[in-house]
Amino acid sequence: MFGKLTLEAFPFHVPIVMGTLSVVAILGLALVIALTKYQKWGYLWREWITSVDHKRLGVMYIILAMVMLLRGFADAIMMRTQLAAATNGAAGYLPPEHYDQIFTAHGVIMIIFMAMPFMIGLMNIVVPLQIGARDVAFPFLNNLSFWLAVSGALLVNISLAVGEFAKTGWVAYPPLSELTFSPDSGVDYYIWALQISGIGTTLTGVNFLVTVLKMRTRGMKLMQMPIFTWTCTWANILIVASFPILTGALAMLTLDRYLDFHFFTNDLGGNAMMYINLFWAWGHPEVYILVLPAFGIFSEIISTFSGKRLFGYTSMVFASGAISVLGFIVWLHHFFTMGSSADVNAFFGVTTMIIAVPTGVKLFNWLFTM
Ligand SMILES: [Cu+2]
Repeated sequence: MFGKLTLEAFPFHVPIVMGTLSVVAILGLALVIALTKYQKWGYLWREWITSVDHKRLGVMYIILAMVMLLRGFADAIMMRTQLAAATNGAAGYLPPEHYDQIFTAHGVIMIIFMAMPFMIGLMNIVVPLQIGARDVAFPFLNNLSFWLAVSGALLVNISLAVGEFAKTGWVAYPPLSELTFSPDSGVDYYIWALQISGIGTTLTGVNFLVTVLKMRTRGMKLMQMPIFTWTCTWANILIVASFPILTGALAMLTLDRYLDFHFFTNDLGGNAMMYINLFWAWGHPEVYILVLPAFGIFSEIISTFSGKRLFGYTSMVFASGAISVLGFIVWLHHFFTMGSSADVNAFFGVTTMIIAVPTGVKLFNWLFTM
């Protein structure tokens, strides 16, 4: 059915964007009318938007994650449809620059605005309860972190309406993301969305570290904390140690674009590989920020439904710690073709493989629990 359709013959993307925007506008309007009719604005403002309660913030984080999952899912459907349509020389229905933006938005949304809010939401709901604390250490800061995350997500969605987002892939490597090759505002939406939400994440990491260190219930030692709280604690250590690297790398890219600096350009002594190293010095730990809490959930569920105490609690805590530390010395495996020596590549290859050891410890602990 897609045959040899040309782009001019089938500009599907225009009705798709207009259709999406009208659906968003209609749903938004319906929500505003409903809130006004049932006089719920005050309730929404007092009990949710300005709430500093960790359970409410946790619920709002998960709502944010689910909304952004829909957006990321729509992007995935559009990409797959294009790939199916653009065969045998047909252009498909998406022009290349639109496809590239969807490709970038999908990656950014799924990692930064879906997976992260979901895990941080669970952390908010569960961690204070597991350590017997009334709330997190800095409840107002917790609310601020959430709205910084929402602000970043809003920027990505506003860019959908404006019609410009980065065409660089979710990693935004220079020189492609530099002004010379991305002169429109797409990369700027990318930079500010990640920068604002990233600062919120750093504050969350600080907040939860102080919470587990200072607010455990009387008599609870660190090695008595439930395992999910422990894996979240390792994730928060990773957040505090790695997110500032992303903040710095994006700040340097901003200086390159706005003030004609040359940190990552190919001329005047800049080097694009510096950005790529910094990006993955954050990006690889980010993998473990997301998966360690998930491992914590596996541990809780397996021991609960096996009706047994978790096998090897202590080794589980230390395996998570080993994964966290090792997660910081493997980043170069994302670009073995950079041109570093065989010894350097071998080092990063070996450290990457060593992560299988603590991960294996976890798998055997789960099996032995069962
Ligand atoms: Cu990696």
